[in-house]
Amino acid sequence: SIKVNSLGFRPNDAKIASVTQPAASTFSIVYNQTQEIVIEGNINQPVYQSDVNEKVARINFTKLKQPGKYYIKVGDVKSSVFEISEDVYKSSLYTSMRAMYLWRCGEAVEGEHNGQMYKHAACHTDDGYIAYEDGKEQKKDGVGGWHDAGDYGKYTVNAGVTVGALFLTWEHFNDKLSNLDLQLPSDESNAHFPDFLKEIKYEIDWLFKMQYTDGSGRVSHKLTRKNFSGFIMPEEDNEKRYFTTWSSAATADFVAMMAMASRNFRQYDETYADSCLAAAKVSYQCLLEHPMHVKFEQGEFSTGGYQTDDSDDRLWAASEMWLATGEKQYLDDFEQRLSAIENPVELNWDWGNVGNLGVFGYVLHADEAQNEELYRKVKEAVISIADAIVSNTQQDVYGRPMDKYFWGCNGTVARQSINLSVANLLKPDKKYIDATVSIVGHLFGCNYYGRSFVTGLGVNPPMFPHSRRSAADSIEAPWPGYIVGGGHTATDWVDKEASYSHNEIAINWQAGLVYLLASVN
Ligand code: 9MR
Ligand code: ZN
Repeated sequence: SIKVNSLGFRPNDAKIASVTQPAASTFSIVYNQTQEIVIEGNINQPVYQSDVNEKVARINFTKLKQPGKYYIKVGDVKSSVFEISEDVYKSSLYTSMRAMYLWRCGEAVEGEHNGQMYKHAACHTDDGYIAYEDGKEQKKDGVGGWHDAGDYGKYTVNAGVTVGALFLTWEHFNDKLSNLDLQLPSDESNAHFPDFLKEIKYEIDWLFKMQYTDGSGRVSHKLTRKNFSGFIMPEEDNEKRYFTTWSSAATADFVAMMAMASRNFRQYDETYADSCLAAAKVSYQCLLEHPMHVKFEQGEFSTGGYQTDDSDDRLWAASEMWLATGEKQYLDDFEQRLSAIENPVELNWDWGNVGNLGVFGYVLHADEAQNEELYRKVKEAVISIADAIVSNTQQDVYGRPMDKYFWGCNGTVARQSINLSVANLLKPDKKYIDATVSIVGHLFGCNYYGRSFVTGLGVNPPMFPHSRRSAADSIEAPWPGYIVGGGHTATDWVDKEASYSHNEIAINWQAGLVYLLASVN
């Protein structure tokens, strides 16, 4: 069969598709409207790739630039129809960022896709409670934010990599995003914010509530039920939810997010930006007072752990504090931490290793105050990791940027577009854009399954994500625009609701997708 990026290509993009076990030695590209053949070419010798146990040939039709709809034909086999146009990634960017809005907790949401209206009533308006050892409970406001994933919990650490990637999306591509209309409910208090930032602010408003109110700067690790709910709508999930104790990783991520918020929101709301920075400073002080890693207490909770070593989180916090204030103490903190790390840039990263976020901020803001040698070393590392990603996309028979598989690796695949863009900003080269398009292609059909990994978008998309809203509502198609986690090997992904480790949706993976699609728009 023929596997191709079902979202299509912009005219000047590299255009590569994959043919498994080709039945002929030539291919043609057919203009769908007239059935006219516009390109014919030879298929290269197929290459055997062991992880998929297949012989696959890649065909390159980059020279096709004329806008229109086409399909590829090899012998009698046809690919799905794809489009060439400057705008091919536009609606997917909208749908994937609108998906963040549809994840809102604490208020009713609704959004339309393919003629269907997806909606739920206000949920979790009783958030939340603090349980004390003596059995007493105290109510504390924790309403708002996004649900984490297919479950309805809210976790500070996972908010970290999500908000970090979304702010980077804004910082790198705001020229393309400032007019993005997410069809948000009207909200007078934020009327002057662009929609993209309004949506991030919804999470930041909630994050303030995760900070302890005693002035200590500690930040609760999560706010969830004690166990996961069944497949019910969020407004039916009425069991009590509790704040857990703090963790140093959550506190460091909070510092970084609040510092980013203060910087990016300042031009729209000075007072709010000041309160973000003030909150960040209090929690940064807490980190100084607690130099050792502090884990949260999972206790009776069986909801997500997101337990993670905090050194990468502290690195990111220092970097963002420096960017937000320009103060040397933060730069020193960052550079000291950085110089202690042998490989400062990660190829495959997610909520458990956010050091890249700190590194990217640092390296994109060249400044005299930085240590020249360290800066040079880090810049080289950013470029060499990006080059490794490029080379992976060229070697994999389905253009995948990474040769590992794990829980949620589709999110990492999407997030690697950040490594590529940062390298491209430091040392512009078309190969980074080609590799980014290859990632889009892989996630939207050019893969072992020949299917899109994003609900409601692209060819034969997932129909049974592990998503409580999608399972519990009466609409056949799942809530749209969500990337699913993916296989743990090259061939074991299943589109099954029960398989949370293969087919869940999650905010951290989604933010990678938003960055990816913004970068090609
Ligand atoms: O994304 C997380 C993955 O990296 C972990 O291996 C896995 C097991 O701890 O948890 C994943 O996160 C889940 C979280 O714990 C709870 N909400 C759903 C998340 C996505 O599956
Ligand atoms: Zn909710």
